[in-house]
Amino acid sequence: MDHRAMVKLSKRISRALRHEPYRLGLAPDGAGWVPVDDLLAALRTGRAELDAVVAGNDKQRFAVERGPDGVERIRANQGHSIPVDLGLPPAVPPDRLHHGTGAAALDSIRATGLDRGGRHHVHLSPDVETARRVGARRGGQVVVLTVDAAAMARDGHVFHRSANGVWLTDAVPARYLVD
Ligand code: HQG
Repeated sequence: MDHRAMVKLSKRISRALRHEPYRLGLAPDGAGWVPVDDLLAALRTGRAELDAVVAGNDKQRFAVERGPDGVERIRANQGHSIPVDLGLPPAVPPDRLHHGTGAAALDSIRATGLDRGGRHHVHLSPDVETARRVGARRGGQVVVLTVDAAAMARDGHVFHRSANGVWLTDAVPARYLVD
Protein backbone atom coordinates (compact mmCIF):
# COMPACT_ATOMS: atom_id res chain seq x y z
CA MET A 1 0.00 0.00 0.00
CA ASP A 2 1.37 3.45 -0.82
CA HIS A 3 1.41 6.32 1.65
CA ARG A 4 -1.71 7.98 0.26
CA ALA A 5 -3.74 4.80 0.54
CA MET A 6 -2.53 4.32 4.13
CA VAL A 7 -3.57 7.84 5.12
CA LYS A 8 -6.95 7.38 3.49
CA LEU A 9 -7.61 4.08 5.25
CA SER A 10 -6.35 5.53 8.55
CA LYS A 11 -8.93 8.31 8.25
CA ARG A 12 -11.71 5.84 7.49
CA ILE A 13 -10.74 3.74 10.51
CA SER A 14 -10.56 6.85 12.71
CA ARG A 15 -14.01 7.93 11.63
CA ALA A 16 -15.43 4.44 12.17
CA LEU A 17 -13.94 3.96 15.64
CA ARG A 18 -14.19 7.49 17.01
CA HIS A 19 -17.21 9.12 15.49
CA GLU A 20 -19.68 7.00 13.56
CA PRO A 21 -19.44 3.29 14.33
CA TYR A 22 -23.22 3.03 14.55
CA ARG A 23 -23.72 4.29 11.01
CA LEU A 24 -21.50 1.40 9.87
CA GLY A 25 -23.36 -1.14 11.97
CA LEU A 26 -20.51 -1.46 14.48
CA ALA A 27 -21.16 -1.78 18.20
CA PRO A 28 -18.16 -0.66 20.27
CA ASP A 29 -18.14 -1.79 23.89
CA GLY A 30 -17.99 0.75 26.71
CA ALA A 31 -14.24 1.15 26.29
CA GLY A 32 -14.45 1.67 22.54
CA TRP A 33 -13.34 -1.82 21.43
CA VAL A 34 -14.68 -3.36 18.22
CA PRO A 35 -13.89 -6.89 16.95
CA VAL A 36 -11.24 -6.57 14.21
CA ASP A 37 -13.27 -8.80 11.89
CA ASP A 38 -16.33 -6.57 12.27
CA LEU A 39 -14.32 -3.50 11.34
CA LEU A 40 -12.79 -5.23 8.30
CA ALA A 41 -16.25 -6.25 7.11
CA ALA A 42 -17.74 -2.79 7.72
CA LEU A 43 -14.94 -1.04 5.83
CA ARG A 44 -14.60 -3.78 3.20
CA THR A 45 -10.86 -3.88 3.67
CA GLY A 46 -8.32 -6.62 4.26
CA ARG A 47 -6.33 -7.66 7.31
CA ALA A 48 -2.98 -6.89 5.69
CA GLU A 49 -4.09 -3.34 4.93
CA LEU A 50 -5.37 -2.86 8.47
CA ASP A 51 -2.16 -4.22 9.98
CA ALA A 52 -0.09 -1.91 7.78
CA VAL A 53 -2.09 1.12 8.94
CA VAL A 54 -1.97 0.15 12.62
CA ALA A 55 1.78 -0.54 12.54
CA GLY A 56 2.76 2.32 10.26
CA ASN A 57 0.59 4.98 11.81
CA ASP A 58 2.52 8.17 12.48
CA LYS A 59 0.66 8.76 15.72
CA GLN A 60 -0.16 5.25 16.92
CA ARG A 61 -3.83 6.13 16.71
CA PHE A 62 -5.05 2.55 17.15
CA ALA A 63 -4.54 -0.33 19.55
CA VAL A 64 -5.11 -3.98 18.62
CA GLU A 65 -5.22 -6.69 21.28
CA ARG A 66 -6.89 -9.97 22.16
CA GLY A 67 -9.86 -9.41 24.46
CA PRO A 68 -10.75 -11.54 27.49
CA ASP A 69 -13.05 -13.61 25.24
CA GLY A 70 -10.12 -14.43 22.93
CA VAL A 71 -11.48 -12.27 20.14
CA GLU A 72 -9.09 -9.81 18.57
CA ARG A 73 -10.27 -6.23 18.95
CA ILE A 74 -9.29 -2.71 17.96
CA ARG A 75 -9.95 0.76 19.31
CA ALA A 76 -8.78 4.32 18.77
CA ASN A 77 -6.34 5.42 21.47
CA GLN A 78 -8.12 8.76 21.84
CA GLY A 79 -10.07 11.41 19.96
CA HIS A 80 -13.59 9.97 20.22
CA SER A 81 -16.79 11.90 19.98
CA ILE A 82 -18.95 8.84 20.81
CA PRO A 83 -19.23 8.16 24.54
CA VAL A 84 -16.39 5.85 25.62
CA ASP A 85 -14.52 5.32 28.84
CA LEU A 86 -10.94 4.54 27.86
CA GLY A 87 -10.20 3.52 31.45
CA LEU A 88 -7.01 5.58 31.55
CA PRO A 89 -5.74 6.11 35.09
CA PRO A 90 -5.04 9.66 36.28
CA ALA A 91 -1.40 10.54 35.67
CA VAL A 92 0.96 13.28 36.82
CA PRO A 93 1.70 15.51 33.83
CA PRO A 94 5.00 17.16 32.98
CA ASP A 95 5.23 20.72 34.38
CA ARG A 96 4.56 22.25 30.99
CA LEU A 97 2.34 21.00 28.16
CA HIS A 98 1.64 22.52 24.75
CA HIS A 99 -1.34 23.08 22.51
CA GLY A 100 -1.08 24.01 18.85
CA THR A 101 -3.91 25.90 17.22
CA GLY A 102 -4.67 28.49 14.56
CA ALA A 103 -4.16 32.21 15.17
CA ALA A 104 -7.86 32.77 14.50
CA ALA A 105 -8.80 30.91 17.71
CA LEU A 106 -6.42 32.85 19.94
CA ASP A 107 -8.69 35.64 21.20
CA SER A 108 -11.42 33.18 22.06
CA ILE A 109 -8.98 30.84 23.82
CA ARG A 110 -7.42 33.69 25.82
CA ALA A 111 -10.91 34.71 26.92
CA THR A 112 -12.43 31.32 27.80
CA GLY A 113 -9.51 28.89 27.96
CA LEU A 114 -9.21 25.65 25.99
CA ASP A 115 -12.38 23.61 25.74
CA ARG A 116 -12.80 20.09 24.48
CA GLY A 117 -15.13 20.97 21.63
CA GLY A 118 -16.63 17.84 20.11
CA ARG A 119 -14.12 15.49 21.77
CA HIS A 120 -14.01 14.12 25.30
CA HIS A 121 -10.92 16.04 26.35
CA VAL A 122 -8.61 18.88 25.48
CA HIS A 123 -5.57 17.34 23.76
CA LEU A 124 -2.15 18.55 24.89
CA SER A 125 1.28 17.68 23.54
CA PRO A 126 4.39 17.06 25.62
CA ASP A 127 6.60 18.93 23.14
CA VAL A 128 6.37 22.09 21.04
CA GLU A 129 7.09 20.30 17.76
CA THR A 130 4.11 17.96 18.08
CA ALA A 131 1.87 20.86 19.12
CA ARG A 132 3.02 22.80 16.06
CA ARG A 133 2.01 19.90 13.81
CA VAL A 134 -1.41 19.69 15.46
CA GLY A 135 -1.92 23.43 14.99
CA ALA A 136 -0.85 23.27 11.36
CA ARG A 137 -3.99 21.21 10.61
CA ARG A 138 -5.96 24.44 11.01
CA GLY A 139 -4.27 26.17 8.06
CA GLY A 140 -3.07 29.76 8.40
CA GLN A 141 -0.70 30.92 11.09
CA VAL A 142 0.09 28.38 13.82
CA VAL A 143 0.17 29.38 17.46
CA VAL A 144 1.64 27.13 20.13
CA LEU A 145 0.30 27.79 23.62
CA THR A 146 2.07 26.65 26.77
CA VAL A 147 0.02 25.29 29.65
CA ASP A 148 1.14 25.38 33.29
CA ALA A 149 0.18 21.75 33.86
CA ALA A 150 2.01 21.65 37.20
CA ALA A 151 -0.25 24.41 38.56
CA MET A 152 -3.33 22.72 37.12
CA ALA A 153 -2.42 19.42 38.77
CA ARG A 154 -1.73 21.22 42.04
CA ASP A 155 -5.18 22.79 41.83
CA GLY A 156 -6.86 19.42 41.37
CA HIS A 157 -7.28 19.17 37.61
CA VAL A 158 -7.03 15.55 36.49
CA PHE A 159 -4.80 14.47 33.58
CA HIS A 160 -4.60 11.24 31.66
CA ARG A 161 -1.89 10.09 29.27
CA SER A 162 -3.24 8.25 26.25
CA ALA A 163 -1.50 5.18 24.84
CA ASN A 164 0.32 7.32 22.28
CA GLY A 165 1.58 10.03 24.60
CA VAL A 166 -1.13 12.66 24.15
CA TRP A 167 -2.09 14.34 27.44
CA LEU A 168 -5.82 14.68 28.07
CA THR A 169 -7.71 16.91 30.49
CA ASP A 170 -11.27 18.20 30.73
CA ALA A 171 -10.54 21.87 30.13
CA VAL A 172 -7.73 24.39 30.50
CA PRO A 173 -8.95 27.60 32.17
CA ALA A 174 -7.30 30.67 30.64
CA ARG A 175 -5.32 31.49 33.76
CA TYR A 176 -3.11 28.42 33.20
CA LEU A 177 -1.95 29.61 29.77
CA VAL A 178 1.64 30.80 30.13
CA ASP A 179 3.16 33.39 27.81
C1 HQG B 1 -9.72 24.95 19.39
C2 HQG B 1 -5.57 15.17 16.01
C3 HQG B 1 -11.80 28.70 20.15
C4 HQG B 1 -8.50 24.11 19.54
C5 HQG B 1 -4.47 16.07 16.47
C6 HQG B 1 -8.53 23.30 18.26
C7 HQG B 1 -4.60 16.05 17.97
C8 HQG B 1 -10.87 26.70 20.71
C9 HQG B 1 -10.01 23.13 17.99
C10 HQG B 1 -6.05 15.72 18.19
C11 HQG B 1 -11.18 26.90 22.06
C12 HQG B 1 -10.53 21.75 18.31
C13 HQG B 1 -6.80 16.89 18.76
C14 HQG B 1 -11.83 28.10 22.41
C15 HQG B 1 -10.16 25.02 21.88
N1 HQG B 1 -12.12 28.96 21.42
N2 HQG B 1 -11.17 27.60 19.75
N3 HQG B 1 -12.17 28.39 23.68
N4 HQG B 1 -10.73 25.84 22.77
N5 HQG B 1 -10.23 25.52 20.63
O1 HQG B 1 -9.40 18.71 16.34
O2 HQG B 1 -6.41 19.71 19.77
O3 HQG B 1 -5.13 13.15 13.74
O4 HQG B 1 -10.97 18.78 18.35
O5 HQG B 1 -7.33 24.90 19.65
O6 HQG B 1 -3.22 15.69 16.01
O7 HQG B 1 -6.70 20.39 17.31
O8 HQG B 1 -7.31 13.06 14.97
O9 HQG B 1 -8.59 19.34 18.68
O10 HQG B 1 -7.92 23.98 17.20
O11 HQG B 1 -3.80 15.13 18.63
O12 HQG B 1 -5.42 11.52 15.61
O13 HQG B 1 -10.67 24.09 18.83
O14 HQG B 1 -6.59 15.43 16.91
O15 HQG B 1 -5.24 13.85 16.08
O16 HQG B 1 -10.03 20.87 17.33
O17 HQG B 1 -6.62 18.02 17.93
P1 HQG B 1 -9.81 19.33 17.62
P2 HQG B 1 -7.01 19.46 18.43
P3 HQG B 1 -5.81 12.83 15.04
